[in-house]
Amino acid sequence: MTNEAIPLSRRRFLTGAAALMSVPLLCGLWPKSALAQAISQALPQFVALRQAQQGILTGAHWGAFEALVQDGRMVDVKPIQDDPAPNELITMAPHQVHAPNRVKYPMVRKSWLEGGPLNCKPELRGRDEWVRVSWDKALTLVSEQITRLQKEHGPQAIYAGSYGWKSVGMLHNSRTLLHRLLNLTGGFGDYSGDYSTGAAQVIMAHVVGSMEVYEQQTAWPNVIENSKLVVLWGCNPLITLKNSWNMPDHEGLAGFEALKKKGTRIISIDPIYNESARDLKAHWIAPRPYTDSAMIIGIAHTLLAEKLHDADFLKTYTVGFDKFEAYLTGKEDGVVKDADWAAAICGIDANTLRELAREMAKQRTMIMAGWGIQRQHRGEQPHWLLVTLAAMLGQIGLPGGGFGFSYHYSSGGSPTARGGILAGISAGKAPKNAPASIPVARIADCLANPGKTINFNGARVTYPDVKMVYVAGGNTFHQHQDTNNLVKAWQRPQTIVVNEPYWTATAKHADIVLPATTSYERNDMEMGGDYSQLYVFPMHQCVPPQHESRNDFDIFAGLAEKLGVLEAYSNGKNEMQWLKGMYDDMKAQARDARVALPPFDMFWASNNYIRFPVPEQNKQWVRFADFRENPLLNPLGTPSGKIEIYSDTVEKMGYDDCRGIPGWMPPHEWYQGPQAQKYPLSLNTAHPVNRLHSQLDNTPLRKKYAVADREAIWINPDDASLRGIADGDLVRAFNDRGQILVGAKVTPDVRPGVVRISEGAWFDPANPAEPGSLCKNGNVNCLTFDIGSSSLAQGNCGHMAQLEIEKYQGPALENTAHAVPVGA
Ligand SMILES: Nc1nc2c(c(=O)[nH]1)N[C@H]1C(S)=C(S)[C@@H](COP(=O)(O)OP(=O)(O)OC[C@H]3O[C@@H](n4cnc5c(=O)[nH]c(N)nc54)[C@H](O)[C@@H]3O)O[C@H]1N2
Ligand SMILES: Nc1nc2c(c(=O)[nH]1)N[C@H]1C(S)=C(S)[C@@H](COP(=O)(O)OP(=O)(O)OC[C@H]3O[C@@H](n4cnc5c(=O)[nH]c(N)nc54)[C@H](O)[C@@H]3O)O[C@H]1N2
Ligand SMILES: [Mo]
Repeated sequence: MTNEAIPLSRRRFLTGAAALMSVPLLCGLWPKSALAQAISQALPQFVALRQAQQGILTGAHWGAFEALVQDGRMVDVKPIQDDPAPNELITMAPHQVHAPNRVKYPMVRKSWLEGGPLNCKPELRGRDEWVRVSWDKALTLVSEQITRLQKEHGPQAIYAGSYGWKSVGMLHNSRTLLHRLLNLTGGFGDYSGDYSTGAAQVIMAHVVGSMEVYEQQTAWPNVIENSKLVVLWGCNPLITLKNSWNMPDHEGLAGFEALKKKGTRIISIDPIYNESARDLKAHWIAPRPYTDSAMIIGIAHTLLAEKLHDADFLKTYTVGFDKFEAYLTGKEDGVVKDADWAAAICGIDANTLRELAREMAKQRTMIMAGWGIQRQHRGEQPHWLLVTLAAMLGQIGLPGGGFGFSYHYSSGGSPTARGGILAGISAGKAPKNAPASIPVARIADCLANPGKTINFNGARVTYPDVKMVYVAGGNTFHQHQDTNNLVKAWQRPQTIVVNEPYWTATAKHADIVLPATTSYERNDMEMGGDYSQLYVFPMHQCVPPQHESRNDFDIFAGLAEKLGVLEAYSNGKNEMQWLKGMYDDMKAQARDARVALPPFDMFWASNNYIRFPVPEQNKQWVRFADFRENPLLNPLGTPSGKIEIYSDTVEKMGYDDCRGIPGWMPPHEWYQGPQAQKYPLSLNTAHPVNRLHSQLDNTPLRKKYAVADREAIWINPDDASLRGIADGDLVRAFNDRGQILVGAKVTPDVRPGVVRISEGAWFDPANPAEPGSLCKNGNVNCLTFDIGSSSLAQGNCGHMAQLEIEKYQGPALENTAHAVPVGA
């Protein structure tokens, strides 16, 4: 229900570009006291929010805050008083605005400017000089390519999937605006799925009838009251809940705090003793990475062998347990998959697995799984097996029991409020000849192999011949696996255009870079709480657009004008008219839900936010309770209407890498695989504590976690001493795909044989002319491999790779990840 893959209902509106900057920041139409009174009269059920206002109310993926501005510069921030767990990341907002590596002007790569798209020396991408051009020139160059490619090759030649976490805001949604423009000018190639849950969201639809990973979870108050055991399976919620797709309500963090206070037993299953396990005083069980499927199977076997499974639940609410049982007992293939079998794979002793099975069966247990375990080769299996395990426990649909796949993300389980929902700007309708979407993480394969056909969820997908790539609000050179392979594939298209506030590696590898504003340089609105829909936050413009940057909305309006579709793109509306339209629609919904809101002008001038009431019954909402109560009246969206432990649909696809029942399949690389001889260490690429992916890597917060001015690598003391590596040392981490420079953090918090490097360090090759050259900043995707999870989901495998490390002995190398390129 939240992530990029599932937009909220959309509306058609648009802003007149020219008018955008003419809006006064905060028009003082009403005195504050009168406003406060009017709002409390209009909204009697709300507490008085934000009495002491000091700054300008806005926000980000990291939270809502007030910005303090002096002499046109953002100088400080203050969290809103409602936030139960303010996030330190907001303190970086001033640095985001005033970062030294902002893209200041429209820039074109020298060889592209001189040779045009057909003679642009694409091999120089990432190391060419840059030439500053006027906005008019830049927009002309881009619009000419759109026109030419549409005429010569049709929409399949333009890939504008533009995956990414952009900034919050329902109007200035860079990706949607890009799509809106291109839908009006002939269409474009798009993607399906996402990097977050590529494998799980596809398989879950077959197993429980929805993507599940983005569904509302059993409400926190119900969990706190009823769960006796919480199992965090590959889950680091205290870190991943810091940021949300919309603005966070941080209710999930409050939920975990309450569990901690109550003393609820928590078990963390993770090769890393992660921050959440430490803070929540969880019992830590550290399996070998990528072996969770085997581990779950071993536990399931114990439940069966000791008759701890709920046969009635399985009979009433699931299909295919008989087949899974035959797999467990070895009737199917002669291999008994008991705890001993599992122990030899996952590295946890058999008795611990048996004890875990008994402990889960004897009390009300909630299994909360993160998504790292499915960002892997054969990543469809773990979540399918966890659903199967939960079905055997028979607690699905009971208070505080079952499984939850989104407690760690955007505050799944934060009770749903009653009010209205802001709909964002619409991408419009794709023309009929728009090409079929490609699975998002197949992008490099697609660029390199036009015309190649792959399997995908029962269908065949043929890659288009991409001549132009347009990215607005994403960072391909961060998000994608096997960066060195991407560098090569990225040389195939004729033209690459990137809208960006910063000189990221993706911008540096483009042909045309258009400077975009940050969200603090424009007016917008956003919901607070992805699952709760608890707040509506205004995002007031804090400072003017920096340098020559423009809002993405204006950039695309400029292109729309050149392409003759400005009226259709903008509907003749300016920024405030757009925002008012969105607000009024939301207000009408709220009225239908019997929640009165002040008129837009008053809301906007108040510099205040709206908090909707939460109905009492929503605080006790239990996922799957209706299904449990009456599976005939409330069937799941699967073909059988039940939980499909066996999926006939998947079976009939005939894939040998994803069968009709879940199971253990050794991944492409792991500690028992052939690569482990040369590359004995298993990689863990968790999401960063103090960043959102690559965002904020160029801020001073980096000092908190960088080691020797590089991304940190966590190494177990045994592995470190074996290689003569000490804490703080520079380390070269490498395999056949790439090599990166990282700083050693030697710690027993990581299982021996495993190293952790967070995703998101900006790619900074020591010699961009040399394939596979050392990345001086520690971009972990130089080491990962670019293969789909299976024929079913084609999800990315960013969370795995085998590698080796050594103490770095080479020459001193300056980290230039956050420097601006030559000519910029
Ligand atoms: N190895 C490995 N790889 C991974 C992962 C992993 O766990 N391991 N995780 C994956 C996951 S789950 C995800 S979601 C992806 C994330 O990948 P991305 O979403 O690409 O990562 P971000 O760093 O958030 O990139 C967003 C970019 O948008 C820019 N931006 C922000 N606001 C605006 C705006 O208003 N306009 C424009 N034009 N640009 C803007 C930012 O400066 C930034 O460069 O990474 C994936 N990659
Ligand atoms: N601070 C912060 N918060 C974020 C983000 C961010 O970049 N920074 N990104 C947001 C986004 S887009 C997403 S998709 C979510 C990501 O949410 P997740 O995908 O759940 O987060 P990860 O950190 O990738 O992985 C969670 C845990 O899984 C563990 N793990 C990894 N591999 C294995 C394994 O093989 N077995 C087991 N048992 N455990 C394993 C990791 O060690 C980690 O502790 O977070 C969101 N929240
Ligand atoms: Mo994600």
